Amino acid sequence: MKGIKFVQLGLFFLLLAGILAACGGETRVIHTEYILTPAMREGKFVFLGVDGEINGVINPALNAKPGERITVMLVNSGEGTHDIVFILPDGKQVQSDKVSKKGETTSITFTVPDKDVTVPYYDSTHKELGMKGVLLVGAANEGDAAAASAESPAGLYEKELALTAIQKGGCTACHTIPGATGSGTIGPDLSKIGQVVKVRLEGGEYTGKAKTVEEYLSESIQDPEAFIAPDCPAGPCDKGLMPASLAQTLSAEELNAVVKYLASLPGGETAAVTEAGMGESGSAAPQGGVTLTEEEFAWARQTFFERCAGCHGTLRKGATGPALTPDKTQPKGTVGLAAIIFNGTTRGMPDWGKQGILTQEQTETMAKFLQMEPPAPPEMSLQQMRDSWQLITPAKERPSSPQTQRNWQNYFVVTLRDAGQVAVIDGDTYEVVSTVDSGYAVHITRMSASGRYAYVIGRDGRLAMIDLWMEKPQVVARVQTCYDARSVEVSKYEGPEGDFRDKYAITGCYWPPHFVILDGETLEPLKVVSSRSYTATTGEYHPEPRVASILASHYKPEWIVNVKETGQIWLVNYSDPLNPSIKMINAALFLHDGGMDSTHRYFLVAANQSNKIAVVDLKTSSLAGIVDVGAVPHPGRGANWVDPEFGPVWSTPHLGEASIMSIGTDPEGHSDNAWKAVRSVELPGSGSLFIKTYPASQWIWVDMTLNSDPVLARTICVIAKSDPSKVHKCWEVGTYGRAVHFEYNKKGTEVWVSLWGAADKPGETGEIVVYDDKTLEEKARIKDLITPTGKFNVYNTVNDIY
Ligand code: DHE
Repeated sequence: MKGIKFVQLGLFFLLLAGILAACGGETRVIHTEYILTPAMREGKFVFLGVDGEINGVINPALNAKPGERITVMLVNSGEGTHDIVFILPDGKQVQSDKVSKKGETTSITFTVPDKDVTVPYYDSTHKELGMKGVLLVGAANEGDAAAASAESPAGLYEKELALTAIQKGGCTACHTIPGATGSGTIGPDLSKIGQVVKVRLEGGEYTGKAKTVEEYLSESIQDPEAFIAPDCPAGPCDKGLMPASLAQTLSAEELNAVVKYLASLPGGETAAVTEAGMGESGSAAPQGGVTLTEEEFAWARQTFFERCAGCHGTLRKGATGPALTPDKTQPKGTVGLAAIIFNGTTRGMPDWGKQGILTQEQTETMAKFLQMEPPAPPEMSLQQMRDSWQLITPAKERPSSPQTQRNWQNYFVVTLRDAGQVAVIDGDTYEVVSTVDSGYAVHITRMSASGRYAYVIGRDGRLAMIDLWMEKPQVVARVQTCYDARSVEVSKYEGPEGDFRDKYAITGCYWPPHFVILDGETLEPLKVVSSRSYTATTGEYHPEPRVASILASHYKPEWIVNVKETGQIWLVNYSDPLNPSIKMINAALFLHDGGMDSTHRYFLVAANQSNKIAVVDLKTSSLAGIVDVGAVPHPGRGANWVDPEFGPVWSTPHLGEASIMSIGTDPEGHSDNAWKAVRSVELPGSGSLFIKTYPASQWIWVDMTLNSDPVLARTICVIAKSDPSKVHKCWEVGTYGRAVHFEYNKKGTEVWVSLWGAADKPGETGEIVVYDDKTLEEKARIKDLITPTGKFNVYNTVNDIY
């Protein structure tokens, strides 16, 4: 693993250089990352593209813009020792380290030439065997790429290789071998040869040197006279019948694959490639028929639910992440899928292997699980929710005025993600006032309209209600409204239609797909409404449209409920909560997170995989616009500020590209810009989750939490509102972990940033770094918190200030 560390260190410095360049005004941004893995095609080694548009493509033509920096990662699939070399036009070589172990990765980052040119790449030891392709820079001739690909044969994994080698060796002229065309009757039928040999080795009739099934088969090919098989169709086989020349006809890899395949019979043929799937399309072959033990399946199911379902959906129909149904996953195959799971992607897929969260074996188990039909989890009834409900301190036993002398409206409720807790931190003194158990992997907190109660939702759908007026804030009620949730909100309306402050709460669930209205003082579940319905675009039925963000309108007694997979924004009127009326607004697919404009009249929500922002006018209860933005917008609640050129805007960063996009939000004063993308600011990297500002602040803060480079992942940047054409300054928040999410204090003078560490690494579990918003100087560190992520200031959350 020494090589890997070296490569990562190299990458570190290259990226650091990239950041420094960006911060100094020169922007050399890594835009493109390719993943390649070695594979076999008709006995030849090739590079196989993994993920994105090169997925499954043999020796893919890579593309880059002139002068762009690209990263190419090579993941060893376990077939020998490999590297990758690029030959630049000036004759210079860019060469990666070598990888030899299965799953080992290496990557190189370099600046491509500043002109249209074709750059060849190859594996330094397997070039002649077929591992070569081209990088097309700018408008370089694509014919070169086609020619390069044409040289390479169709690609195969191990079983495909075995079947092709069997064909090449002409084995079926004499034998019957499952999966291979032809059915000879001169030699033994090899349909169950693995099992037959096992019995033969145990039975004592065998006289050769082999100890294992594979050794026996290898010997029978390379030295057929060592033991004469007794089971030719007409009796014992004749001496000299089996040609000894096969070992010369096939390469070592082919022989090895044939032996392994034969040893797997019977049974192994079910995982073999179908004839239809072989070779022609040039994409990786289907891996249907993969199997897992019950234990592996249970592990994969649970791990998928905990780590993957949030982005890909419980039924794997895709949303923030792509669909992972077998029709999509089987063509990628176990190696391709495992490589993506291990290494992540530039579009925001975490690198579970590189982070040390999943081992290589576990990524393969998960890769196999993904090729199977997704199992559906159970439903949950209102009665089941009621059964889980605990009213710990009834309302009349709670304080009637704040018991604490602290400035409780400046409390921050901080998610301690992996501890399943939240910390209530005094924003004036930075003291942890209380640490409270909540749900598993707490996701967000919202405050009641008075600010007195904090409602904390975990991914497991458990909701905890904390009374912030107590001397030491404590949980006063709990309930579970689903198995998988992300959102909670409260009723905030006060006006001609009534005073609904602190009256109701609502939870939004991923599974089962529904929302639940609860009593705001007790958490008693009152009403459950399914979100299963038909898509806003093509009117197709969706079995799992998850409830993503929910916001309370200040204009009407309404919640804005964003239904992700159907792309509908539901305005749910809660004035009669047992019989809520719902106005369904068709927007765009994959609605996720969002917030209000500075006037609170408009709500802007990211339709993340559609690369759009939908805007709803909460006064007229209608769609105000749909705006095209960059790849996978992820605003959190967004940031409202006044652009010197375009007037009031709301901004979002992106997971999938290195930029912030601003949208005009002032149809009255700046009608030309309203609901249009007016400005894009380049960032040093993609993978942003959150952005934040405060009305009086001169800065806009942004993170790059999910960037695959660890340095960028812990780097934050600020943009000056007075000069928003570029990033003003970027810096690392710490030496470990990921920087994530911002929150201002009540006065708007400080910004709190989380450094999200690892729960099992003492000293690096995580902390909050407090910055002076005026000077950008660090003011304090609140240390030794367990994986802090979101932070919610009472005053700012109640008043939707961002
Ligand atoms: Fe979140 C908000 C869903 C991953 C931290 N996240 C939200 C919201 C949704 C959501 C729907 C909006 C809630 C609202 O406003 O009502 N988040 C999801 C996912 O589906 C996703 C992508 C994958 C998953 O499996 O959950 C996901 N989220 C994450 C993380 O990995 C983060 C960084 C840490 C964690 O908790 O796991 C994370 N999400 C947050 C935070 C907010 C949030 C801090 C609230 C931001 C705000 O300022 O309001």
